[in-house]
Amino acid sequence: MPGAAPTVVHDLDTNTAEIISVTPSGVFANGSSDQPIFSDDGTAVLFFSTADNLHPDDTDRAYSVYVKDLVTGQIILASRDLNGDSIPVRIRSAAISATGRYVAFGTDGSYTEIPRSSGYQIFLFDRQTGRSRVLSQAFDGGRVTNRSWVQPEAFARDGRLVFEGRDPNYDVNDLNGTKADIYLTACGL
Ligand SMILES: [Ca+2]
Repeated sequence: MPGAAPTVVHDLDTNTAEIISVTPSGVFANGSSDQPIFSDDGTAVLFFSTADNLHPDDTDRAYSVYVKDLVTGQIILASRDLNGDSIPVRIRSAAISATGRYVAFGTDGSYTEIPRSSGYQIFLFDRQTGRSRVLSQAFDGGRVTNRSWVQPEAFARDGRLVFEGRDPNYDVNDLNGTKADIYLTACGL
């Protein structure tokens, strides 16, 4: 992922491409933007970026997850914690719901929320509240500490979501240790 690769939408009819990894005022990202995926309804694009100038709340160079609202032109910072603060560690994986309202994402192994603890965590960001909740919840209410991951097509159109987790504490009946298991949850539309 060399350089500051822009995120571009190409129009085959007019043979033009519209850059979308820019702020509403037209400021180009000062870091690489990559891995773009559409919401199923086509109203939003999720992408990763190391830029620190796409949103005033993200001031670090760690990979963050953004949503470009193709209707309003706004860029939404999705990798936020339970308090709505920008998560300052690398985001490893992400998916966007069919309507673009929700973003599920997996953090690197050093951040959950206050207090911090170790482990890859899965968060679910809700654009309507501007906050996230933790999906990587152990059966006893604690946090898991082994790797969890969402694939880009993790959301169904009806709001269900699947992800993988290697932590045996997701389920009290998980006896296969840290072998990855698949989990299903629902967040709505
Ligand atoms: Ca960042």
